[in-house]
Amino acid sequence: MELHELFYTKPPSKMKLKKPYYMGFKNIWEQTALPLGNGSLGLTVIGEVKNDRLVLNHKTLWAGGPSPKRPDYCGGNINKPDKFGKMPYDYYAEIREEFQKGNDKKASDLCEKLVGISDGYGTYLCWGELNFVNNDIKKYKNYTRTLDMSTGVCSVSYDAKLKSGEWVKDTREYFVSHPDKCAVIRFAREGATLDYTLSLSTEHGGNLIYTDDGAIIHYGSLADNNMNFCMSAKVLTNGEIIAATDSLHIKNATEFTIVLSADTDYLDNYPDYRTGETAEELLNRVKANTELTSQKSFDEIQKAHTDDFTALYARVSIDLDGNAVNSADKLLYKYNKLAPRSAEQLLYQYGRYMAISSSREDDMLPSNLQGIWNCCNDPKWSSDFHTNVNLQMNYWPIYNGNLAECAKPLIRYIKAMVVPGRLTAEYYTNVKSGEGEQNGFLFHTQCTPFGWTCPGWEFNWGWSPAAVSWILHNVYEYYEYTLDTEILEKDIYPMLKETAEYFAKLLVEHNDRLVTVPCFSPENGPRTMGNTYEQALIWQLYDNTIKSAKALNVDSELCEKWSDIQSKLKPYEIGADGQIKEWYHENHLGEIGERHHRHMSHLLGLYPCNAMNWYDNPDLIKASIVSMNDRTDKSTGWSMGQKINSWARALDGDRVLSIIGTLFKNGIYPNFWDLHPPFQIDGNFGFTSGVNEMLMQSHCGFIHLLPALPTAWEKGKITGLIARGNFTVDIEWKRGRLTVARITSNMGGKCKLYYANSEFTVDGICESENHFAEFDTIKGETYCLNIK
Ligand code: FUC
Repeated sequence: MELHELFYTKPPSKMKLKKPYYMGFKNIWEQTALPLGNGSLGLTVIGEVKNDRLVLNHKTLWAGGPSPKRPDYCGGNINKPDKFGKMPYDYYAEIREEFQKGNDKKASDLCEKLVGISDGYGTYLCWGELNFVNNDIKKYKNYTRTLDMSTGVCSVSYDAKLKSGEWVKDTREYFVSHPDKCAVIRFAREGATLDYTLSLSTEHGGNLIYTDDGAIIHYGSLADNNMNFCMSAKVLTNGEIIAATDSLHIKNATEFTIVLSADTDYLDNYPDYRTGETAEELLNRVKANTELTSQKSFDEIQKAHTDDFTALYARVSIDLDGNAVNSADKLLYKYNKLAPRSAEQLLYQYGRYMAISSSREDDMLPSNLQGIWNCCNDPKWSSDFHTNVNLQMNYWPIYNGNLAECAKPLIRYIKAMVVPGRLTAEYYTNVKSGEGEQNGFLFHTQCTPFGWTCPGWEFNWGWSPAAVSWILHNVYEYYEYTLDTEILEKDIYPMLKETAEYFAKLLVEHNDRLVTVPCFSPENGPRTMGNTYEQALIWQLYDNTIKSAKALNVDSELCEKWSDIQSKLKPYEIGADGQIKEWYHENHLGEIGERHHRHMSHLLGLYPCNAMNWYDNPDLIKASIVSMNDRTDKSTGWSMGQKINSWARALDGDRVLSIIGTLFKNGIYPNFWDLHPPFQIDGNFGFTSGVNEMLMQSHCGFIHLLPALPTAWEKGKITGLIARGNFTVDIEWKRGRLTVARITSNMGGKCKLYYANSEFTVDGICESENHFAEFDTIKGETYCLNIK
């Protein structure tokens, strides 16, 4: 059956948790918090009975960036000559020269100059916590805490014995509405009245006001960068509200509802990154939203929210024959014994659920390393946008998981990086704007909302120009899945073209191929002239750019030039052990770099790109398998996600399921968040994407049905997946064999299907030959496949 609920029968303080990574609240939060969000505004529900803490986030609340304190802020770039009168691009030229002369050591040492500065990097912040202190409960029983992923509503209920001796039933509901742009929290009691003290705790100062009419207003500006922020909450109740200077006391009420709006004056606009609103204007805007929503009934707000949420969530349903009705922590701890299929179904939908909750079509920023959920002001890696795998992985399950509009914030963000990124291209590679053309833009491993485009402050993790090509692959896929030529023309193609032209200027000849210099395979190995990671991503960039130009029927001469460059990149080589080489001077496995490194940067052509595939070049798949075996099946959070997707592309479902088993054993917290550690959301998204790839693939120009079905997934059903070319795919299988496949054509065009285990017919339209069938489709029509 389909499963949509993560539920718990104990409050977090009574749950058995994994060995703490951090102690205290941060640990409890990481392992138990249940996330809610409307893309920008986030809540995490802990759900304690007596002293509860609800964590509040807003995606744009960031320290760092431009500030009166940092008048010279320039995205971390070194933009002035150093004491030797040299700019980073002078060193870049020297490095290239030294490498070309064969002075690898000197060139490699000089790479230390290709760094940025750290001042102004900043961090994603936690807004604060709403504290709910109960004043009348003595004990409780029948506790449940549930996240209903299908509606985006979290609820808590229990029977409580009051100090007065009577038993009552308490229920709470929490959700964050996208249509009404606010969080809504309702506490209700049957049998007596409620007694709560409510307050906000925050480390950001500002003004915090509680009023007798039930308002909590928090506004001010961040000390680091003067970003204005404002939260306006309104408590609506049938009881009494008494305001103190530091709290609201709610009593003699059988229910109260809090409507909460929050925002900042962040705008994704270089160079100020602010809306220009005064603090008062922001306050009025946020308050007006709370007032407007407060006039609606709870049921009305909730209905608008669930209609909006469900419209996205319900597009895909999955049933792996999971049927256990168990609490989520039990499903996790007894994964093998109890009901592995149930846990897998839930984790799958959780990825989609969190994508909808952390990345909505009108957001300015994409989801970060923790989506939008963060309980502290010093999250690991600043909870930033990491582009040497993490931000990409956040968007892996979006398109085939039928959530294309959730990728719009990513496209918008990358577009906003173009203008500051051109400065980095200029300061570091000396590629200046020519007449009527743009010079190309660069950003590297870590990015922030404030046009942080420099390399990091250490070369070994910081330098990664190919990160641009990689994230542009996610951006390009929006077109591949939707066939939306308007966005392709307006947003996607200009970025691809500029980058293709930029790399055309950077590439140099080395041996018999074109390479970028210097190169570094994410966080592993030496600095070199070219490596598989960079060559493969640049190859993919040209592939995507040429396909886009052809779809738009433009730039045919450039396409010829780009094809020529592409053919000289030659990304993949097979080494002496039959592996895909990560570095071109690698002979045997393990002789260079860290052998079991979590990054598998040389295998991106297998997944998420498409250059290595079983259809066109099975020898490269065999070599990828050698490399993957060498990396082993164990790693941390997101790396497990990469393994799942990559093994699915290698068409080995049983191996994928065994990796999933290891993931459940070591890599998932009781709240089903994926742990790196700490909690990092990319691993969750990687898992969901991996399941999509196990059940349907479309990267080779056809729809491959059940490409990597594990033997243990004997029976199941998935509906609503999207294949490239914009086809909706529904599939069912029994005893490991396809029984039903329905393909709905959303844009018309040719459809090519492949099913390895049997020949088939398509609705009397055509018969498969060698397991392939190709036919013309009409937009809006559904085609059924019959197995012979
Ligand atoms: C990459 C990884 C790290 C971590 C960081 C956020 O650099 O190598 O493991 O996930 O991103």
